[in-house]
Amino acid sequence: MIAKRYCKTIAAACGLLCLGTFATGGDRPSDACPALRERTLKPVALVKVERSEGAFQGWRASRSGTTGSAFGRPLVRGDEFIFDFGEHLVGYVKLELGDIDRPVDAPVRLDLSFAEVPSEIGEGREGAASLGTISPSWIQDETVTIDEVPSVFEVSRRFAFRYMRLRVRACSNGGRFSLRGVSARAVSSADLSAFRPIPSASPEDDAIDRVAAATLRDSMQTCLEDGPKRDRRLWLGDLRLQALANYATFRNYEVVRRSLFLLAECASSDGAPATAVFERPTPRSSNGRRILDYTALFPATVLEYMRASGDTEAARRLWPTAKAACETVLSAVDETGLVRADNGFWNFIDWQDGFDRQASEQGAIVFGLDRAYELARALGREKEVAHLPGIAAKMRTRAVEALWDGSRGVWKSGRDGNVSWMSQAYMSICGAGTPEMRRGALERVTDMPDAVRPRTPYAYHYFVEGLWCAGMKSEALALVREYWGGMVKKGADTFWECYDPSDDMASPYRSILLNSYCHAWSCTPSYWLRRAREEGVEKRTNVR
Ligand code: RAM
Repeated sequence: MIAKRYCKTIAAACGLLCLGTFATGGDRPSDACPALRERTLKPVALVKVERSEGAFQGWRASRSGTTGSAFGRPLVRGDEFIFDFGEHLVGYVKLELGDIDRPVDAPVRLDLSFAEVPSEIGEGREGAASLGTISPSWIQDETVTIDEVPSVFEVSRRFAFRYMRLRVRACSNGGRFSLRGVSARAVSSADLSAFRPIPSASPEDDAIDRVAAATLRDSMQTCLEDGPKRDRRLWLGDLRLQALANYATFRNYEVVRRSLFLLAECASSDGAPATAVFERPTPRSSNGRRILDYTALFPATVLEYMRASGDTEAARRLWPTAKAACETVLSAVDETGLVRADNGFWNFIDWQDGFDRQASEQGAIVFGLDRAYELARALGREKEVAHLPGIAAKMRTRAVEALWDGSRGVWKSGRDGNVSWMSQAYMSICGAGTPEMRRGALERVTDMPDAVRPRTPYAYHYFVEGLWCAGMKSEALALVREYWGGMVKKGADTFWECYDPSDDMASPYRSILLNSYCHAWSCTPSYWLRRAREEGVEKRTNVR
């Protein structure tokens, strides 16, 4: 397969760019590149995109005709169609052009705009995007010029979309051309035949599961990408969640293995994994400041991979990187066992504003140290990290001393005692305090109007995980149904990067045009729904 050869080439060049354990010569583990599988999809209808009050972000796409009505008729400057492919896809568009009566005597220039959701067509693209905090070049616009007609032209850039608007920008005055066909070559490393729906699931659960699996499918390429529209790169935090959903659905271990090795091969000089990697043109770490909480997740991600796949050999090779991740995150912890406010890392946790991350980071690090020790034991390397259980225990004790707010019965964070859902979640995940404290804090925080709520499906995943660890599995399942089910009700084909049920216009980048609407870290309902089924959690309860 082409993809295999390509990966070999980029891996060979990686020696110049990557540091750490895998820095020197020879074949790299990331050479083993998953094959991309292809599907051919055709648009199912022509649509118009109009303002609609009740619709997600105020825009609705409604059917305006059959695709056939766009084909075979003479086209002139200004003609335009919006093709609806009926589902989200990632791939390459093919345009079949023909002549009418006489040869076409000038190039055909077309403006193509791709959209995952209707608002990307409806909103004025340039204006809204210029207000954003990241580059408008993420907006999926392309102008193509086709010299030869009749011909079949494949647009070389890969796009993530359901809708494609095609506008004739310029063409011959004399010769007339027509469209004869439009199709897309969709690509993914997921084997769709491996997917099994959840037996006798309710229609609502089944819909959530299918949208989650489509999100994973389309972000599963030659590595695990975060968003196939944006950022089109491998992020450690997204990878852990994709891997969990993948073990429950497509079970493609090769793509997880390669992604883990890409992060390890692009390690920093201290040996800890990169937290984000550009796969192309050659693998390299993409972000200046590493994410503290993502780094802490690396040992857990390796352990989970080893358990799911049985690939102990890869875990052995990744062990030095996992061990280095522990040392790196510990550099953010002071001598008393508390995460330092000014630790120099990017403290991520969520794209929410105005919340303090100290308690969440504390929890993420303790969780990471525990999983690292578990991994070490499974590999017979526990002597190398004999100090970790003691440090984790000290950090848990310190959390109770410094972060427990006894009067309010919740975990607080930072100098001002900030209270957020995420602090409660991570304290539960790391097992600080007593079971009653953890459970009570989770119950109370959802009733506190001032407590900072999560903003992204990534953070909601960890809130669900926090509930699960506290034994509140029915509540966790109810939240999965309510939050992700809310996106399904608003028409999601794939789950979004950012979803605030009370604000459709929420964007971490101050422009909804820059949001990604098929985002890796949103795919975990496929994991939770199956886990709930396995563990017999079926009660339907509501979380506010
Ligand atoms: C954004 C992407 C990505 C995430 C980082 C922290 O750039 O959404 O998924 O991992 O932020």
